[in-house]
Amino acid sequence: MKPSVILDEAAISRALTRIAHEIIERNKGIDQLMIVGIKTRGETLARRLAKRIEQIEGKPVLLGVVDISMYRDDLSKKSLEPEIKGTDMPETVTGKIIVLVDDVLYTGRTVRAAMDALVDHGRPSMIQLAVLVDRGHRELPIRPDFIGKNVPTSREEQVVVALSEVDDADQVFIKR
Ligand code: 3GP
Ligand code: 5GP
Ligand code: MG
Repeated sequence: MKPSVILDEAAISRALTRIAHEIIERNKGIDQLMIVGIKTRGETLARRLAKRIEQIEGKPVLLGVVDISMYRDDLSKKSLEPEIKGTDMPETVTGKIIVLVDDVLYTGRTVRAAMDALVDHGRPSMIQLAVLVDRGHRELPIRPDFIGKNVPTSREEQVVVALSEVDDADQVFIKR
């Protein structure tokens, strides 16, 4: 079956511009704000968001990265748990409003691991979540504050997020 495109290059760009404005509006500016991308494509999106926020506000915004990978302690899919591989923070997270950024939100386990990593570094005043695609199927009480697009999926489907920094082009599509 032909993959169905959910977001093309223009739609991704518009969604990120909207989210950048929403982040600034929600937080009444960018004081104490730190954008933190979840590797790999969440980092790419975080960099794009930070650039837009800087263009709108005319000043730099802090940008950090967390690296979370799947830890497998046996071969069953149920045992796949995200674990923290590393973090790269420009300065302390204490007192900061952190906006976590990821490409796809699914069970919420990756975001939970990212929040663990953040609170290991200090005490953020608040943690918010921005995702390009929310595909549903949450297994934890986690919801995004900023969403590019809600895409109801079946568990068998996969949301493919291609971004020009790491892939051929900008495109989001569903693979069945
Ligand atoms: P990313 O690092 O660019 O976000 O999670 C590792 C990679 O595998 C991710 O790339 C993600 O795009 C891709 N991926 C695709 N489907 C899934 C899935 O169902 N679960 C997880 N954890 N990753 C997936
Ligand atoms: P969660 O931990 O919420 O189940 O999954 C979120 C992480 O897994 C994200 O970092 C995301 O990259 C990846 N992921 C889960 N489902 C998908 C999917 O359908 N497509 C893509 N591209 N990534 C996914
Ligand atoms: Mg991701």
